[in-house]
Amino acid sequence: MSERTESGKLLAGRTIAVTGASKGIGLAIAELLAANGASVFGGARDVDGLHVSGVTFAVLDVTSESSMAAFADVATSAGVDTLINNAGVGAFAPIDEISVADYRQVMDTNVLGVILACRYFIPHFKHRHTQGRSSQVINITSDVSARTFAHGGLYTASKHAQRALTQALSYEGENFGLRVTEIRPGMTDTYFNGNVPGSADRSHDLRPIDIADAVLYALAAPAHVRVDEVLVHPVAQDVAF
Ligand code: NJP
Repeated sequence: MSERTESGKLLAGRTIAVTGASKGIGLAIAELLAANGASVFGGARDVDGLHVSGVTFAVLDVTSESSMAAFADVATSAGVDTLINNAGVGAFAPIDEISVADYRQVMDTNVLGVILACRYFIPHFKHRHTQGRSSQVINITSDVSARTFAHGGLYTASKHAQRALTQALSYEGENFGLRVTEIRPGMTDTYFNGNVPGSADRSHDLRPIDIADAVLYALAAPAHVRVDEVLVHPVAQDVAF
């Protein structure tokens, strides 16, 4: 059972940073965590006009070290206890048609972005450990972080890399009270890869809130529980692991 705080809100007193929080899954995560009492820092490249109670939006390009450093500085100054690496992009083509630009965009966003976030948040989480406090990292990877498909080579390579980073961080985090979770969404109706949410042919897909619910589960689990991995598919998607 999840632990409720005195206020009755699951995440009261928590401070959580979410990358890619301007739309899709990241925005749903930011909204749900704030509604459950967390103080949320949401980063993305375009945060113009975003207003959600409990969420402080900030400009963040996860591919830029200086941008990540500035985002982490604000969040760590506020005592952030949880990092959610959600920002991600896809490019889908046969391997012999993948351009250098596609490679750089996908790998820089999905892989370098996670590494940079760890570089600027993990020292703070290690410091928290010296004060007897634990921390969490949640990586939103993909149902294809452990399998692949035609035209998905580049994207799934980036997601396999995210899975490896997640698992390596979990080993490393044993030394400083860090719980690490990989959340693997199946088809979700977002803006991903140029999709416009709400079209009839995506009506059987997951909704962003379905993934946000999985995040809340991992974050609200009691302190002795580490949720290593959550794989979520819409029923309409073929069974696959
Ligand atoms: O996609 P979308 P999702 N720096 O396009 C941000 C994974 N996933 O919510 O910067 C900072 O609606 C972008 O903001 P902006 C997927 O791989 C999805 O579906 O303003 N932020 C926006 O907020 C990804 O890891 C499906 O453009 C950057 C957000 O990322 C995660 O779910 C299936 C950025 C993307 O919102 C969320 O994607 C699956 C940068 N450089 C895994 N570049 C699915 N939807 O079916 C992008 O298996 N963002």
